[in-house]
Amino acid sequence: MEKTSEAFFQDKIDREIRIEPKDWMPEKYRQTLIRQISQHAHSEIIGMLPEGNWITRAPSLRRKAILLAKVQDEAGHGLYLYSAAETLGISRDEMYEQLHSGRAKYSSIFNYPTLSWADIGVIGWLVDGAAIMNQVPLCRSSFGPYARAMVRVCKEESFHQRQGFEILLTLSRGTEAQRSMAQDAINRWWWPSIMMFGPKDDESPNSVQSMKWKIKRFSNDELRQKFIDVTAEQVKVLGFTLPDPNLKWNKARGHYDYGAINWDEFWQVIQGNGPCNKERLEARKKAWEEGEWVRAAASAYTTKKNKRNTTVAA
Ligand code: BYC
Repeated sequence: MEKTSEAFFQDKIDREIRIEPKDWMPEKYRQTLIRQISQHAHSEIIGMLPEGNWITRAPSLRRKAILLAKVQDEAGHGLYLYSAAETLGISRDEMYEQLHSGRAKYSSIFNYPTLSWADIGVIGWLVDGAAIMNQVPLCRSSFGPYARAMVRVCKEESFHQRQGFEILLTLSRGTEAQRSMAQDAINRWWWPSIMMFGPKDDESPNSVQSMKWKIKRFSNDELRQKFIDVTAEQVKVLGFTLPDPNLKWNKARGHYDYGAINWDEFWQVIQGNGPCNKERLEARKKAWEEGEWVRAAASAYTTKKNKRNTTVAA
């Protein structure tokens, strides 16, 4: 019997052959990637806001320079990812429109406020740490442009994670007030960080197909568990605690057991009802509207330059 295009496609995936933009792909594969990559790009861009909030208040020039560089890296990640999504046939303007109208999601984690300097350390350690755990397998994602973009993103995220850990290590060796500021930040960010991996496997509608297509290599719960296992050890080095009384090493499973996640809070946040959803979206829409003149000037310049080149060539 002759193989269908879909069977050929799955066979390529099974043999670990990368899918490239001009290759045939099922429409649902294309749409799934557009959804995931664009949401990932939006997360990087929105993710600049909570940290940007601390650039002017970082406690030293050195800290300020590092934070500025980190926030610029996030902008770069957003741009590579938008470019990867564009290869699937969606325009950048369409993706922005989906974000601004609330049709496209972005990571739940960026809807929480950054209340103290310690939050910047915790974002690096926990949020970037969770991001790395999720994103390293994406370097082996079946879609070429996404996988290649993720290689550089992950290298930069590793640096971000270490700078966060180093901020917390410094605070852990500081005064009682600094130690309690850091513990408070850990308490507030722990649960939202482990929610970043998405709903539990039996409530994750996209996982089964995305894993078959090797867009995702591990399930949400598998990655969450790996992250918890690593973090539960790292927190001991810092001398702080994670706010989960049920966090306990389970020798039989070879993993840490952990307490119940508040899934109601997760769904509320991704439906737009988190503490900062409105503020984040407003900030992005304002930046888009106020940047209109820059886009107009850049395209007028390109038109003029192209016209001049055509005249010279003629
Ligand atoms: N937040 O079937 P599921 C960063 C949605 S950037 C919001 O499991 P999937 C950083 C999901 O989209 C970090 N929504 O979905 C940046 C789906 O809704 P739709 C961003 C979430 O796609 C700056 C529904 O829930 N990382 O680290 O198979 C500074 C059902 O879920 C979330 C990425 O984007 C969430 N946490 O798996 C510092 C990584 N979780 O679209 C750091 C790439 C789930 O059907 N993305 N939803 O309406 C992924 O790996 C996957 O998309 C996810 C979800 C694991 C997130």
